[in-house]
Amino acid sequence: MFTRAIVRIPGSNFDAGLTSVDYGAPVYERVIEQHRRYCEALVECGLEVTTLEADLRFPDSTFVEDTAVLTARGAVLTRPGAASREGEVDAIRPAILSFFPAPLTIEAPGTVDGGDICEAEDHFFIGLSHRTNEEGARQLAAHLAGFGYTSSTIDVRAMTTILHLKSGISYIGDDTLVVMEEMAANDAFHFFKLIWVSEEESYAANCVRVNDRVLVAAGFPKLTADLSARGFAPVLLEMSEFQKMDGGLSCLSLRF
Ligand code: CIR
Repeated sequence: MFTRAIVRIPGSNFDAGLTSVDYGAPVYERVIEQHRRYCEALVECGLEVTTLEADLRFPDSTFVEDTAVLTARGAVLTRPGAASREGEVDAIRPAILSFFPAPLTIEAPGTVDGGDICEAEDHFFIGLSHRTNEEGARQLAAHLAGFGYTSSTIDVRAMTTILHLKSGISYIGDDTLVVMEEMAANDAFHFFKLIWVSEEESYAANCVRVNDRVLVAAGFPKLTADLSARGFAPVLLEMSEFQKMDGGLSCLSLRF
């Protein structure tokens, strides 16, 4: 069960952030409206939401998930792999300290983006990506082991269609992983029930279990139907403007 979330309002320069896709520029009015609805959904799922002001120094800073790994047993502040995002950790530190007084850290040359970290009960999958490097993964695995969690790495560096591990998989509780087709054969996922996401719906593989509900991007009817058929309760959220900047649902909040 989560009780809280931290989010950050997107800045008016949100369109100056990093992106690898070519879906056009985000429309700020829609960004704000989609973000507002996302926050409202977190509240509907029972969370108390801490909302941070927009930070124009960092156009990608609404993607707060990348700055920390928050667990029931302790927190780790990350060291994001994109140079333009490094300062986001200092910016969010005070908010995290108010809930986790002594977070651990990732030190250079290690880099970790929270989007690469997938918690599945007491095990963490750590994605090796173009943002999370081997040294960062090693430091994080050691911190997690200290908290009593196991972890393993999944290398997604050769997958050109995803930015982070969690762009392609999500753990939604009840021993169930939502997995994009391209990754579903990975032996690492053997122990889980899998919900496959077809190639044309792969953006929706990034979904988020929040208490009794699963937040899912709107516009992906097959995955939504599969979730419902398996007894999950999807909440559909418009994500078009965040998708234009390579962002998924999970990256818009830190949940704990
Ligand atoms: C970036 O490239 O860093 C941002 N434009 C998107 C980050 C998305 N974060 C995530 O999926 N966890």
